Amino acid sequence: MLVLLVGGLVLALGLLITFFWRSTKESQGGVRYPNSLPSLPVIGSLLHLGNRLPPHILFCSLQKKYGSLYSFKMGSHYMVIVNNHEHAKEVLLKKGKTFAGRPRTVTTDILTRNAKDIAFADYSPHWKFHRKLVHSALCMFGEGTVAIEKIISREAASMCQTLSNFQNSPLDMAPELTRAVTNVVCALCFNTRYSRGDPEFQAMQNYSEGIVDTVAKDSLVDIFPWLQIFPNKDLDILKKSVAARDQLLQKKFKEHKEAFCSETIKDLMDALLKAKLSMENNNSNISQDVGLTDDHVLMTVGDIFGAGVETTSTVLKWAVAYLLHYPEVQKKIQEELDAKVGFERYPLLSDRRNLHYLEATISEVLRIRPVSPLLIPHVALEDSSIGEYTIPKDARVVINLWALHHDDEEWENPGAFNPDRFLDENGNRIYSPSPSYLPFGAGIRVCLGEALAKMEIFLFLSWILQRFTLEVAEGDALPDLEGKFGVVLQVNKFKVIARLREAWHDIEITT
Ligand code: PLO
Repeated sequence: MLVLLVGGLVLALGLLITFFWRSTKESQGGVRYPNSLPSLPVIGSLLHLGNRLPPHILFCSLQKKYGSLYSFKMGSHYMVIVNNHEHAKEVLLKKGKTFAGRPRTVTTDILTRNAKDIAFADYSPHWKFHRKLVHSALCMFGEGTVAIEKIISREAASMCQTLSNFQNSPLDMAPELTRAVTNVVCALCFNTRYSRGDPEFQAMQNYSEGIVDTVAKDSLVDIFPWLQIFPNKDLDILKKSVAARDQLLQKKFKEHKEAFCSETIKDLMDALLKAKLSMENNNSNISQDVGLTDDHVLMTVGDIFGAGVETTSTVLKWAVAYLLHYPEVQKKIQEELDAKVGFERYPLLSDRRNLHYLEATISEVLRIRPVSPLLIPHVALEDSSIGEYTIPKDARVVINLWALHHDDEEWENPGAFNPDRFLDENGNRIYSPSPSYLPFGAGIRVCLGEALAKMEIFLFLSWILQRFTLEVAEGDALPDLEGKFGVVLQVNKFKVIARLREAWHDIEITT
């Protein structure tokens, strides 16, 4: 009897699996869907994804069995994973508008008050308008101005001063790098800065860590929203962290509203306020559709702030970690700096065109450890295709940037850190030696802060390396290069000794 029952169960399960198994190169009525991992009702392919490997690595390894474009089900969501640059560019550029959607998830909805921001909000005319507005505000206060170079240099000087105060003793550089980057974004958004030890800066670091650790990780609540009814530690951390962030944003917003004067726009928050007020005054029908609520302004600034701080500081941390592993690269950058900038002045943005090796090193850091190894998922807004495969409306399309940057058909020995791959035989820069390189994404949703980030990374690293040689303390292990997957690829903590170079002894660091 028992044998019969077990036999029946096994048979039923077998049938179910076969039924839901979209096997290799399945074609339905001439339509060809991507290869699919086996999936079960309700849970989808979860059992086949395992959780030993970080997702970007797991998605690379699944290519062996399923090819470079494959699909699976996460709960009820149909996911498509893109692992090569031709398909990635089709999604991001050629069919950018078709794939410009974003999924709604429990955690990103908490972060963005139901998608009132830019990065996680779905595609719509309102979103397009909103993004354009922020882009022009960023241009006004960032990219195009001399002011931004001054601001970054001021922060670089302050950071170098801290490093020299810690001469010869091991220091966790992460908070210093983060504060420098935070102050640049603070200057842009709020026209303020934080000094070392400021409790508000500490609070900001704490909540940001809470958010990075818990948001948009495809955790179970994002797959099965009904799980929210159960107690959930991560969700509690996220909610607390978001509440702390919102309190701070709200305070800045209130101060800006009170001091607002449309003649003197001092920062990005003022610029957004001005746009909001002028739309309200126009009071036309269009402004109903494209109007900016307080929530939109707050969440937009939250995005710029979060993206501006977490991404750039992460790249800088990765850069320092690699420089410690490759002292010969560090030495070459310093030789270039000594020859092209010297010791009489500090580095300027205009030096970028002469410091090829430093620029190549930055490009290589962005290749080998992309900040956002899976980008943010895209959603198909209508039935479409990628390559020869049919992609149904609402499919969630994940671009595995890690796979693009580690594709051994495109990169020689992709696991090796080698800035020279971004230089030609005469030492001149090659901007992209392979089309399989998209550190800032591409298309309609390309990173808004690319230009600003590149300026900051260049200036901070050139200031540091002009003055200091970075080493690990004797007996200390070199930093871990694996990182921790999350909404950004985080760097594990490590300590550094920043040794002031000979030429700088007895010289004060000022801008
Ligand atoms: C970082 C933590 C902040 O507290 C909130 C925040 C806002 C915008 C997010 C950012 C976090 C992480 C990096 C993101 C950015 C928007 C675009 C950027 C996701 C969560 C990337 C890499 O796409």
